[in-house]
Amino acid sequence: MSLYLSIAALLVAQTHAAAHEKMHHVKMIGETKMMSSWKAGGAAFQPIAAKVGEKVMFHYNAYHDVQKMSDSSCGKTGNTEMANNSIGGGSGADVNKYLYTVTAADLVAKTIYFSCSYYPAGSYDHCGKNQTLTVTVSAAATTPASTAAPKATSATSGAVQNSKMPLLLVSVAGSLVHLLK
Ligand SMILES: [Cu+2]
Repeated sequence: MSLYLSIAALLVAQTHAAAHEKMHHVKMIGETKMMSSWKAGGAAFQPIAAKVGEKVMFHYNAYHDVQKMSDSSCGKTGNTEMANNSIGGGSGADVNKYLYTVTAADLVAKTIYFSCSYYPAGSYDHCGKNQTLTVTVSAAATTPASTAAPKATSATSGAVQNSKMPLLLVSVAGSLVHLLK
C-alpha cells in the first residue's frame, strides 16, 4: 500500500515539476550570455545540476549532434544518439535545438554525460575537444500537497457522488411512492 502511495506521490511530483519546465541552458565556463553554442574547441562546458523532469537545452549547427554517453570517457560504443545534426528548430547559425528531459533513470545513475560524435560523425573527435557536458541529477522537488492534491480529490469525490446518485434516486422514488399511498 505504502509503495503504491509512494509511486503515486512520485508521479504527481514529476507531473508538477514538468509543468514548470525548468530549463538549463548549456553554457561554457566564462560565458555571460544565457547559453553557448554546443560545439567543440571552446572552453569546457559548465556542469549542470538538474532535477528529474527538468530540461537541458542544446543549440548547435550541422557539424554536431547530441550523444548521451555511457560514461565520462569518450568511448565510441554504448552511447545513445539523442539528436542528430539536422533536427532543426534552432535559430541563426545554430540551426538545431534539442531539449533533453532528465528522467527517473538518470536519478538512479546520479550523473549523466553528453557529448558529440563529430567530426566526422562517429569519430567522437569533438569529445576530446571540450564538447562534453556533465549533468548531476537530484530528485524532483517535493511540492506542497495542496498544489497537487485537489485534482485527485475532486476526481475521487466526483466518482463517489456519481456512485451515490442511483441510491439517492431510489430513495426519492421510494418517498414519492410512500406519499402517494
Ligand atoms: Cu561536435
